[in-house]
Amino acid sequence: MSRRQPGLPAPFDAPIQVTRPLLPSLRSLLLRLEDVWSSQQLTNLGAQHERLEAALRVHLGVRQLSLFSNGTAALITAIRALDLEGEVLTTPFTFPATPHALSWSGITPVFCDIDPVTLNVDPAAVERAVTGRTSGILAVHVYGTACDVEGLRRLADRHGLKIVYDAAHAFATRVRGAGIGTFGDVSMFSFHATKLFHTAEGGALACQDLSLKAKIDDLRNFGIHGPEVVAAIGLNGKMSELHAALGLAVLDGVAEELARRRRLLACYRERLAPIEGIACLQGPGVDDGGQYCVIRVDEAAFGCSRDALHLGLRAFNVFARKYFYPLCAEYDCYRHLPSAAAANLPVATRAAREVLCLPLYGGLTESDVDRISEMIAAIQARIRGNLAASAAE
Ligand code: T4K
Repeated sequence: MSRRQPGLPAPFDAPIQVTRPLLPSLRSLLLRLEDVWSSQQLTNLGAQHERLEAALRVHLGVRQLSLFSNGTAALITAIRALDLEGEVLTTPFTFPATPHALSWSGITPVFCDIDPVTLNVDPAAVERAVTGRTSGILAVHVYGTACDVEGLRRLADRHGLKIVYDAAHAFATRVRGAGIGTFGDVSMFSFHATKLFHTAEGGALACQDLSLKAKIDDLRNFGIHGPEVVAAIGLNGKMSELHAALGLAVLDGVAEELARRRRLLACYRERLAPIEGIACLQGPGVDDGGQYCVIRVDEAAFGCSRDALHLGLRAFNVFARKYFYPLCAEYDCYRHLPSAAAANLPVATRAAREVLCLPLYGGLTESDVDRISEMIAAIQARIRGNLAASAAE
């Protein structure tokens, strides 16, 4: 860890990570685990699983919900349940799991550029990429900001396409009061430890249609439909009783965690507003979703690049993250695709070089946010001072 330098804020004594999981009291978890122990049912849709599924259905405001062992297995199952094939239109500005779920299903991801404000896939770019091989759209509510769900629905209807939403970041997002999981044909939620609501590892699929849920549930359980019937080529995507018990305990604290994160987000916005070249991402979902605190660094106005700021913060023991750099289209496994060319993705290419996720979790204090904001201002002042000194030489 670096030592304090004259004129600069003191580094944090312990590393400040981009997030910390919401941890319920061990006692509240143990009480639920006692039930699991006495039932002797550790997995395969036991009482904790059924309770969590029902509680989340209400919490998310969706008609049907199926829990999964993780978000990626859920996404792969959604793709299979909707019989997607050929090409699927998607965003390059996401975590690798999004395009990988398509590739694992033998589908070619076709990358489309994003909207410069929401950073979600741009319906106009999606429409331009439709071909005779296109079977669907896999859109991401990135950082919890809702996609243009109406624009995407209209174009999907025009071309007879299915829509899967990757709502990994969007647990708390609502659109005009409606749960984010009510849009599209299927929505996937991730309950990884880094998410606002989590089950350590876990995920879910939401849909509106009972027969689709029945298909999803069969696929999640090896394709087993009945005692002697295997109806489809499924996988094992079930959530265990231990994970479900943790989820029930975490769910009790989510509202308070979200309220804290919203206060911290407001605090960041206020403290960062005077810093030239730093803009907090805002939009439906991202200001109130509480998943990430995302800033964009305009290199010319701020005085140094996002990468230099990222490194500068590390020297203060602050570990911000460059979600989502590099773009998925830049990975070795995707760069050969025609849609991966930088010329096809100018908005996404620029965004991936400018975004930075600052620490955000309920355990941070407003004074931590003050300090991180002061550090950003100090990094800018130091760079401007160096530039002025070298200009004077
Ligand atoms: N789609 C999208 C759009 C996604 O963002 C993701 C996952 C998925 C699909 C797939 O869903 P899952 O299959 O994961 O359910 C993390 C998460 O592993 C990943 O779930 C998440 N997105 C992604 C955005 O972030 P990393 O590689 O950044 O994780 P890691 O281990 O570096 O953790 C970040 C920080 O969080 C650490 O610096 C410290 C803190 N942390 C992390 C863990 C795991 C803790 O304090 N405790 C913990 O237990 O990917």
